[in-house]
Amino acid sequence: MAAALGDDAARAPAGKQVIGLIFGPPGSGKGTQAGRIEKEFGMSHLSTGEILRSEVAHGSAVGKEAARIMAAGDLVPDDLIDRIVESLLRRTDSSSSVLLDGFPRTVEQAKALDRMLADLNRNVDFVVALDVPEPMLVDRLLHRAAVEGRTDDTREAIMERMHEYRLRTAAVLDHYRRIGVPVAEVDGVGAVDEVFDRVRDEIKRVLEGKPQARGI
Ligand code: B4P
Repeated sequence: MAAALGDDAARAPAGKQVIGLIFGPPGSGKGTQAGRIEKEFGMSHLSTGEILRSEVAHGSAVGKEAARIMAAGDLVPDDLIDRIVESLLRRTDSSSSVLLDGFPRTVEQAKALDRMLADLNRNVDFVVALDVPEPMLVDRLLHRAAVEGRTDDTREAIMERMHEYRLRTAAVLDHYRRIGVPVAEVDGVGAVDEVFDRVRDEIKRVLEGKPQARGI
């Protein structure tokens, strides 16, 4: 994980490293695009889904609490996830740009993140929101189930995750729009590289301070 934006990438304002969010419904490609953003812009990638899966795999107390909730397609409690993210952000070098993936997933988490970042003299600089129609999301996740066998990729858990997204997560975008954070909505349909071209253009636009094609 590089500490600063790469030479070929757009740069953050002088002396300031950025905090970005990759946002979208389950299966929209957050993790997939985050890997590419991490490389292109030299950001530290922090995925709450990956952290939780690692806790489950290690059988930790957090993992034991999260395993059943995740397998059912529900969201783990805000206070648990907030504590994990806060401790990781505190350990992150303030000169690092950070890409949060899968967090925040509720307005309460978004407000907790605002408080954590204010304590660290930082703030969310941009949100990239991937837009993919629900039937395609379900197909992608069922395909992943066949390939990877993730416990939360059963049809029942997928439908519950979609429900939770509509009920609790979608409103997070309005929170950021309300407080004036640039929100770029990106069409997440197409080959992974095509989607990344759109994502990269939007992030560069934000970092260069130009108006966005969609969003804001
Ligand atoms: P996540 O790990 O965030 O799971 P996700 O939403 O399915 O991931 P993502 O959208 O990143 O999908 P991916 O790129 O892999 O969370 C899992 C669970 O953890 C949650 O349900 C919840 O229980 C818990 N959790 C995590 N964070 C939490 C929080 N903050 N609060 C509470 N609970 C939390 O892509 C999906 C599939 O599509 C892959 O197979 C990929 O190969 C494919 N794909 C990607 N891009 C594609 C493209 N362009 N075309 C075709 N296929 C594509």
